[in-house]
Amino acid sequence: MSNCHTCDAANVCNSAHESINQMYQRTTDMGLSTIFDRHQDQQPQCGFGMTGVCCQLCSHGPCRITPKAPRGICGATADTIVARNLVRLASHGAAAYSHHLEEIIKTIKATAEGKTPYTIADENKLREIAGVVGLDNTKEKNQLAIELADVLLHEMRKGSDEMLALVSLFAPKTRIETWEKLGIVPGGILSEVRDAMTKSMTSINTDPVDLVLTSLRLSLSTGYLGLVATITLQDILLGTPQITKSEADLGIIDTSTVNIVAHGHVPLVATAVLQAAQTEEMQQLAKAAGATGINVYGSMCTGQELMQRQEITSGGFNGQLGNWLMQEYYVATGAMDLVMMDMNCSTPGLKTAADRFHTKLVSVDRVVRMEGVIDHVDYVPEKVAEQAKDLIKMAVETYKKRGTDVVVPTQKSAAISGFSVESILGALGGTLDPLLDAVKAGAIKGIVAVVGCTNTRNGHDTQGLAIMKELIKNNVLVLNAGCMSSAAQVDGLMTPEAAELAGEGLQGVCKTLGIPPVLNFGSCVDIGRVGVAVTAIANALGVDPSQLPVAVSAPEYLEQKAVADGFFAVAFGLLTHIGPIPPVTGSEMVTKLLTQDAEQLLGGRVLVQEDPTQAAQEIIAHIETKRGNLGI
Ligand code: XCC
Repeated sequence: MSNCHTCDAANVCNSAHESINQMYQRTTDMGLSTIFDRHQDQQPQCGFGMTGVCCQLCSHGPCRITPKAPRGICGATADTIVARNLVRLASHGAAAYSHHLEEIIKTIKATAEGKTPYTIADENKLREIAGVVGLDNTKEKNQLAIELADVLLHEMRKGSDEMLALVSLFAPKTRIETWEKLGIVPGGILSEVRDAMTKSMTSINTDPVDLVLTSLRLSLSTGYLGLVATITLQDILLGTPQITKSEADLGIIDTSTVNIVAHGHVPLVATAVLQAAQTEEMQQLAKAAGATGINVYGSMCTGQELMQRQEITSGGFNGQLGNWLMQEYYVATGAMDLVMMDMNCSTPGLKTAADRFHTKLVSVDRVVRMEGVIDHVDYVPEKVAEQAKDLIKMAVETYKKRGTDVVVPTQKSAAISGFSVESILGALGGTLDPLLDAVKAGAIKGIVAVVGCTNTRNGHDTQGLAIMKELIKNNVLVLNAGCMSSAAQVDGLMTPEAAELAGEGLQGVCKTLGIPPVLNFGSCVDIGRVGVAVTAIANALGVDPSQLPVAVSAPEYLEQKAVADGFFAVAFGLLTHIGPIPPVTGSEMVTKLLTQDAEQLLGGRVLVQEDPTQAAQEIIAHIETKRGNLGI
């Protein structure tokens, strides 16, 4: 148990952020149990689960592997059980990503038919991608958007024996050769999920090697559909990210307005609410209730999606509250009126916090439900303009019930967002050369994507921030996506001034270009944007991604989408640091396969290291080796 660095009391809150430590103190004082307390209540956690050697698939189980009982009742070994549990985790992640993609596809089609409040925001990207997938890209834009959406729907629904066109069109050729040798060139995501779930049923596929290959294959389908296709369509629909300025942390909360939180991953309802909030009709409604206006706040990945496409506007988007561990604490300010929960990462504990205040929780996606939450406004593209108004009306009614016990921390940081291959090219005058020259000259030693979730197990953002700071200090440019983006924003790392924390070389580049040393690539689905950037760099240098001085770190990974992301990064040929220790250590064979043998097979491997400074040093050593091999 550590002492809180804000109040100095011994407590179980281990957040890196002062605002959260303050709010934790407040929830403790009011006797409200929150996530750090529940983490403590769960200690000690089960060692069998931690190491992946508990099997609960059939009614013989649970079987747990011990020296006395080295096999499950069916005869399964620790290797089989660990590998099978892993495929099931990756399948969950893949399925959730496919839901996101399908929602976007449906929305593009409805938009092209003129039935939604959205427009085709990036026609150039639409024409470019349509051309690459073989469509006649001179057609009328709405017709073309429908055809592109249909192509991607077809890709999603392909059999697992049909190679994804997206892989053959967008993946580096050297990667495809590697994947072909291993038999992991994927087909459609729905078929791949079906195959993975079928294989991981009791006694269908008990070969740990084949099960790990299945996870890799599934994750490649996830990468090209759930990530790359999703961000591509989102850019076409909502606009490709451009450099924007905004703010993050709980200090952005304005107590004079009706406050709505956009929380989740699929930014469709949030975008419609933002549009509706700016209408005179809705503003008047808020003012009639005594508020000065309406503010929409970003939370987690939906917030990142909003942030990378717009600046703070009065009566509109008011910045990013933070990542998923912050949800109970912004509710505990007493100032949030409505939380719109789209898919995923709305924790059941949020309801307990909301019930202590006036906050209304509303699920806005047909797959999202929470015990005790009775308000559902399930997203329908054709109805979302009306749904957005309904949500604002609900928020205004809830605002009227807001109590006087409101405490808002003062901390907030400026944050620059909106980095993507396109916006970087724009900033660099249409070529990646200035960036690549800085890498070749050694001013930038390498690039590391510090991505994914945050976790109570190894600190709320403490590990992630420690790794980021150690990397930039050593002249490694950091890219963020997912909850790690919020970590960096709240900590002020996404400002040009943060260049002061970087080594001399990186500092010089940041100052010349006016960029932070930590670049925000967006939400977790934007890990696909990192993949696109790595592909662009590899192509520009004429090498395979595995040869680049590039790595990935998910220092506080949490859930199943992150498992699929991790496999995608390894399959992409990248060193992939993972923390906390994933549930694989119960199998020496699977552990060795992922942390050692994978390098020979794929060029990438998993690095497990819980000490953040040590992890950063091992990543830097890897980067140095890659630089040496390239002769730079
Ligand atoms: Fe959830 Fe994206 Fe993970 Fe954060 S990063 S804990 S998924 S919100 Ni994707």
